[in-house]
Amino acid sequence: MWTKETLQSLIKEKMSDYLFIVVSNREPYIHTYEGEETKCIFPASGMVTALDPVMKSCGGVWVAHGSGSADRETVDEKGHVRVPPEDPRYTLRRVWLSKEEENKYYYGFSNEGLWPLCHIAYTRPVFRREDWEAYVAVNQKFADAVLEEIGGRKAFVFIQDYHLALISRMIKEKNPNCITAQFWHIPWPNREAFRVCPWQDDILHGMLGNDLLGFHIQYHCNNFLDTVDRGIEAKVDYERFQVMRGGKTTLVKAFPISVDYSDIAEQCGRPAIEAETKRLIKEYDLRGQIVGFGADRIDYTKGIPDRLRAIDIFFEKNPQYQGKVSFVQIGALSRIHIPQYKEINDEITRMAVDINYKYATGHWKPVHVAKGHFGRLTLEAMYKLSRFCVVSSLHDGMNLVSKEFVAARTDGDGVLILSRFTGASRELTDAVAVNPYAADDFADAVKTAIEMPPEERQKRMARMRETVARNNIYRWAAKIISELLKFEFKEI
Ligand code: GDG
Repeated sequence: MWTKETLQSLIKEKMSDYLFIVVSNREPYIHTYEGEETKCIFPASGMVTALDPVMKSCGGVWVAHGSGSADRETVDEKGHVRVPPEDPRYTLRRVWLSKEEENKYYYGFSNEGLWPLCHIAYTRPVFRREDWEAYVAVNQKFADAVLEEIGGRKAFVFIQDYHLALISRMIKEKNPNCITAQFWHIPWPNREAFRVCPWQDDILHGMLGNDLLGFHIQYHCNNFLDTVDRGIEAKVDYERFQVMRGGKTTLVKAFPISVDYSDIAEQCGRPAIEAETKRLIKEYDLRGQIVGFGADRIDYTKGIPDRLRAIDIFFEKNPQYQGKVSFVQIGALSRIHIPQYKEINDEITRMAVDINYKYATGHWKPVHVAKGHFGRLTLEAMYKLSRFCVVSSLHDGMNLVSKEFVAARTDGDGVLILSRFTGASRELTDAVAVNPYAADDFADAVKTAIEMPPEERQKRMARMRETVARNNIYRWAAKIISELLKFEFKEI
């Protein structure tokens, strides 16, 4: 069983003379102004949720875009700030982007291009040459910041996600001796889908600068190998899951990401959770109710309208539950400058209003939608007080909300309704599996979850808790680091 401590000793024993650098677009701590005061927030991001505990254990430097309004005020002249602010454990190096760079590289190429390209959610990707040019330039900016941090030291560089597909190659051009790994947090589509990207060759060439490439599940690895095999000049070794291109080998492997199970379990035992539970019950009028819960970034891949549709059908088909079941959806606003994100946000509000208009009586409201950025305490209290949690992504690399719900259920109760199209559904086989597109079946699954006998709920939850406890975030990091240690570091 991997724990924070065993990961720390692996790092101490094997990596002490290496600098460990994580690089991502999103920063783990964002400083913003709230009136005169500065506030530090932890963003709603699966990647940050997963990597922050690892960095707290390893130390090192995290290079990321400084996106908060007060970020510049809180760093030194090198763009450094020690984080977490209340108990500093590692260094955050902020990279500054202009509004135009952010619009074209982040909102444009990354999120209107690559994000819909990699998710099968029937949203058409948009590719603009100017966005691509900004993407290349910003990748170079991140690569330069990483090179500056490395200086002349031995380094492992751990690159996160689709925003930075080109940087391993850029880093190695200047410093061929550092070891780089990249984890792709979203699905990799099949080659038919990927080939519509006008810069597919450049992206594949960039990614193959890495020594190691990680995806959540084997299926995404296979799709990647197939895309390379058919798309560019390279030798794909399906036995060893390697790609050889221009004398360089890249190992492609699945590492299912997870959460800090023991930390969540510990946090959920705090007395503050009880007080927060009481507050939430009062705020949403949940006394005596069977509560269902969903928490997501508001994104068209998360299937939030599909889940509301299922709740609507459930009440229509099962009027005996009207007045007895309440569904609470919390949603963190995300990428709101992109038209599809504005639309999905409005659609969710409209649907909630319609469902409530249809069924609400007296004090009872079937659906509560709360948008905004919620603290961890609120999320954990909601996980604990709910009878069932709904994760209905149309497509999701892994999905950490499902694993957080399981980790939070220290009482061993609760039912997870989980989309078959998440990476998590491969591990959490005791969830009630749904196809979010099949609205009637989905509504039946809500009924199944509500009517599941307590012994059955506990049996399923116990098995899921065992899985998440074992396959925790420290195991994920340890597997990647152990793989990285196999690559020989050549002295400059
Ligand atoms: C990508 C992939 C993959 C949500 N609302 C609030 C809040 N959250 C937190 C949740 C969870 C995280 O955000 C969301 O994680 P997911 O995994 O569900 O989704 P993505 O952000 O899309 O992440 C995904 C992940 O990367 C990791 O590899 O699993 O497939 O798409 O931790 O709790 N957190 C706070 N306030 C909120 O209002 N603080």
